[in-house]
Amino acid sequence: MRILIALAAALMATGATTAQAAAPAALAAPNISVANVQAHLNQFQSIARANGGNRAHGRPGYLASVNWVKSKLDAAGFTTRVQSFTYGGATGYNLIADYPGGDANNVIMLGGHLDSVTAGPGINDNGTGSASILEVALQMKATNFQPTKHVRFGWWGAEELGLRGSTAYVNSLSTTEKSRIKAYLNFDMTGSPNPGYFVYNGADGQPTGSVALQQRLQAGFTSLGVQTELTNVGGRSDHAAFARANIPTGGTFTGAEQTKTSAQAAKWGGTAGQAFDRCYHRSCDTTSNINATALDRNADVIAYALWATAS
Ligand code: DPN
Ligand code: ZN
Repeated sequence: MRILIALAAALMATGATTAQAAAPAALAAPNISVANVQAHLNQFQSIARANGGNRAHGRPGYLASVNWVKSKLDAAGFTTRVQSFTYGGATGYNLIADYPGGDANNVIMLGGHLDSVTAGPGINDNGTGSASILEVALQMKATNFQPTKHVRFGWWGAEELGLRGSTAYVNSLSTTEKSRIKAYLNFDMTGSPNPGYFVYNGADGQPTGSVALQQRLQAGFTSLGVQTELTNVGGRSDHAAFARANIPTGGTFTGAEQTKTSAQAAKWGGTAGQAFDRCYHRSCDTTSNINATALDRNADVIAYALWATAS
């Protein structure tokens, strides 16, 4: 008995040592539970159902979404702040959450838009990015991650009306505050039902796309055995507000209204000749409009990239 315990202890010690020695810092990132991310999506769906079917700017489902995400972060010890702005005669809100600690002069930000269009509940666009960064934030606390850099999250309002919230946030920062943000990673639509695996092209002519961030996100997918393509997202999501302020940006995307080609279907599975998201901006963008594998892989890549960038 004693020998067995000693042997087991020795094996465990050897295994642990080997694993620690072999694993680069980034691989210490937790495996994000897709069930937890899906539970957050169910909350967004319930919030929309209770508020006229959407979570759009200026509608009650939007502020309810902000308050719900904020309550989860507050309970996990984040420092949260709701920033108001006005657009189209309605008050909009950004939720900003800071993880305690890290070098305040080296800030890594992750964000996504929390608003939907008025047509539907916006579960893929962009419950997915919002829920995934929320779960990654909660896992920072759960795993007692102590990054060298300071980590901040943003959930943006009124993206669907022209990147209004993210632009208001960036415009509210002083030159010094902007210069402290060393990277902004954006997650908008990460669970499309007929998914592609796209990484924002760091060299697409945006002022500050970052090839380094692009390559880090690609490395995350490679570690999962998933092939990626680069995409030129241009000004279509909130990273653009940061890029305009010369902050290095990156992100992932599983596709919207565009059609999957047969080459893409051969590579990723799914249906050629069909949109990545047939419910894009429609009432059918519900919890049924999600590919759980794509959602899971993207959430894991978000954690991988955060751990690699902020460690
Ligand atoms: N941000 C979404 C929109 O403009 O409706 C969709 C989108 C996300 C498009 C990422 C391109 C890239
Ligand atoms: Zn959209």
